[in-house]
Amino acid sequence: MPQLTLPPRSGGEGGRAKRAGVGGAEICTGGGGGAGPPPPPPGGGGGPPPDPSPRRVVAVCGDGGLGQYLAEVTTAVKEGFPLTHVVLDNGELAKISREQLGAIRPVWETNLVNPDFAEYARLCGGAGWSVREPDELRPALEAALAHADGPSLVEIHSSSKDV
Ligand SMILES: Cc1ncc(C[n+]2csc(CCOP(=O)(O)OP(=O)(O)O)c2C)c(N)n1
Repeated sequence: MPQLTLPPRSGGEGGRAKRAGVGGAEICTGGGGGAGPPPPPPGGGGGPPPDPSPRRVVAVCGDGGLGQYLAEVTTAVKEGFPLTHVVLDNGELAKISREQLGAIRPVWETNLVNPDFAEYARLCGGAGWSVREPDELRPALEAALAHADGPSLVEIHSSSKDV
């Protein structure tokens, strides 16, 4: 698997915006916390004409963030976008929970009821993998990044306490 290199944290809300290269792929997260803009199209959108052999785009998302834009998975299938969602599914708008606790308030209404995101991706016509154990992560990421036919998604069941 290609080596992942994360740049220094910079910009965005609380310095959480990240862009990184993984081999020929591009990784980015939203700058406004976990719930940012919809996933970018291959090549970043706008600007120069589409690359005839577009690079795979990797979008690392929270479950709340992706949940706002779930229909974009069907758009990616329709357009054959080489897009991989890596979804950190912690069942919570955890950054908001942290903000509530930071304001010395009880956590209120930040829990989420999620679909099975991997199954959702497959129902949309893409490919999906679900990760619950650490040793499942690498094979799932390798398969998702190698998926040549449109979008793929890796759902990682994770803890909301680490946000
Ligand atoms: C479009 C939009 N709506 C609301 C917000 C405010 N916001 C920032 S983080 C966040 C919760 C993100 O939750 P999730 O995607 O599950 O990520 P987690 O914090 O659990 O890692 C929200 C609602 C935002 N940044 N953008």
